[in-house]
Amino acid sequence: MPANLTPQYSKAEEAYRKAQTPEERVGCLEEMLQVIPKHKGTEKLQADLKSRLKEAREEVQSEKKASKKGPSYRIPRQGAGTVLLIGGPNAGKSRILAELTNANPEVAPYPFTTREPLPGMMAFEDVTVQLIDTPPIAEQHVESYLTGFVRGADLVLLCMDGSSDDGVEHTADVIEQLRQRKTILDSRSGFDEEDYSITHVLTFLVVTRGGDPDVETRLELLRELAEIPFTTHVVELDRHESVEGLRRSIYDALGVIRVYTKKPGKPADYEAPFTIPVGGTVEDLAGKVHRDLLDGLKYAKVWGESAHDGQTVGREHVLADRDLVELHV
Ligand SMILES: Nc1nc2c(ncn2[C@@H]2O[C@H](COP(=O)(O)OP(=O)(O)O)[C@@H](O)[C@H]2O)c(=O)[nH]1
Ligand SMILES: [Mg+2]
Repeated sequence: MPANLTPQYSKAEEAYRKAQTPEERVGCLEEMLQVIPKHKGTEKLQADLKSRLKEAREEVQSEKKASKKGPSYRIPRQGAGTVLLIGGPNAGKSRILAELTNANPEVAPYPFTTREPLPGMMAFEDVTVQLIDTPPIAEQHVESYLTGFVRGADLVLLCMDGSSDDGVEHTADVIEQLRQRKTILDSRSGFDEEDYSITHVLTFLVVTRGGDPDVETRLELLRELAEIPFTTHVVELDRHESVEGLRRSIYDALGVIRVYTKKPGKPADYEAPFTIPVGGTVEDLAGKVHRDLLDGLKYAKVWGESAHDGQTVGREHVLADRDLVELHV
């Protein structure tokens, strides 16, 4: 993102990347055009946003007429973040969903067991994270709904069977298929600075059956076939510690903090924290709690690391992990 854009714009842009429907995209683009700083340096981007808005509006119209290519799925976002499991057949995607969440996918030693995306909620301490299992990407084909899911994810787990040479080929193919669809699996998320039509998405390479003696050789081979700018996690899903390590790495990658709330005159709610991005403010928290709170927010009282003993703070106050906050309208 060009340096001359504001945090308010970045927020709108992040929401746009995660929008799932043409209607949502229209709303986000309108917001972006409204808040983008209007000067010479952003003229190209403004023009780009306008043409995207036109496209999104056309999409809203054509969607009403139906007849779309490929299936379409909508899975509402839930929890502290949305993590998408992708990869070739037999890579362990469904097994990861089964190990980490309450969902019950079919896990089987033959390919193409999973035919539709399936969500589950992963618990991490007192928060939950949404994981979505998907059908395998193979035979040089990615359904268009899946590209949308990848682009809007907070984290992608690119899964590879560490015990098979085919796994290497499949994984390189997945990376390439997505690249051709202007979706780059990367070490960060966001639109490309040079080309706004390209989306980068934070990714982990998760190598399953990590106990196989030839895992390292296969990883070297993969690096020859494809660019791997992201972190690699080698796991053995039969081992409890390995599964738990993956759980923590997923949560850590989301870059969120937990904030507890209390209503004035009421005890603190330590059951269900809200999550906001690291660096998030009182205002961000209010937006998560309720739209009305965001509009009417006057000040907050905070107990915790960012402020002590119920100190009064303003909307822009940056919160810390595990702060307790009382919002006042
Ligand atoms: N031992 C072991 N088996 C695994 C591991 N990962 C996946 N599997 C097995 O590999 C098979 C295919 O896994 P599945 O999750 O259905 O693959 P998917 O096609 O990617 O969803 C299943 O029998 C899994 O139990 C692992 O780390 N260790
Ligand atoms: Mg599966």
